[in-house]
Amino acid sequence: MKLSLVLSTHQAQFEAVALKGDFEANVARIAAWGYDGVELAIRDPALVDADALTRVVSEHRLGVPAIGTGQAWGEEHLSFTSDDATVRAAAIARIQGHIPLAERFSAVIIIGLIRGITPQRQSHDRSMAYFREAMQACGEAAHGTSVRFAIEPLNRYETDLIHSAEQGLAFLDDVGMVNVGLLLDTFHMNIEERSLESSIRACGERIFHFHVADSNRWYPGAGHLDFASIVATLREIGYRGWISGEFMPKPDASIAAQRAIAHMAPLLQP
Ligand code: LER
Ligand code: MN
Repeated sequence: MKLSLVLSTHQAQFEAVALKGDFEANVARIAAWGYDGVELAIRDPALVDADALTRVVSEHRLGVPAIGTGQAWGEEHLSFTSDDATVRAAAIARIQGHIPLAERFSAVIIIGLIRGITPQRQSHDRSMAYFREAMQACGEAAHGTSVRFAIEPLNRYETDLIHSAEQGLAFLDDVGMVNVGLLLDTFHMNIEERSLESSIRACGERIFHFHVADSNRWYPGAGHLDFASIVATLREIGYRGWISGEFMPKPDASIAAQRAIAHMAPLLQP
């Protein structure tokens, strides 16, 4: 298992991104701190120079395990479950637009808040049907590539659509595509799961990506989650993917990133 850190390619509003601002300088700092990769938060792949990105991350010998897509909801309100068909189509096109870059980096495409929140006067069932159709359209668009999508259960304060690992697994069965799996995030799990370890075991090989933050969404080690047990359980299920730090820049970005790796790296030794 390798360790990465979430980094936005552009200025972003989402608060649990430790580093914002000058991209190249941040990539250099992340590499110097000992991380193996950067998870890229990208609002719109059309605004990204893929060759320049590749050059920067490869110069620093970093991998790109995942592409985060939630800014398209946060900043443009694109949503798979909007009651406006034009918005739904734009959200699907936006996610499909990440496929070439994801393929280049062997990165998973994260499906977080792009699923949206059920609008007033729309039923939850209707939203789940739209969500399923959107995932099938994305899964089909990636057919014949190595790209996979990871749906992230998010806590109840962020969306009404899929809070827990159990709901995530049931949804995967509905979607029925091999290139669609789950992303588990310890911050959300701490709110929604009975036991983080049992949920990790239940998801098994359907875990395509993993986010770490402590119970307070500070860096691992700043709260009360047991990362030794979490990592041991990931090992037990044979997880070979990445662990990505997604936490708040507190007390500041640089301290948070360095304390996170100091806490996690010893647990990841073979
Ligand atoms: C994104 O990975 C995440 O965890 C969410 O909290 C975004 O809203
Ligand atoms: Mn997350």
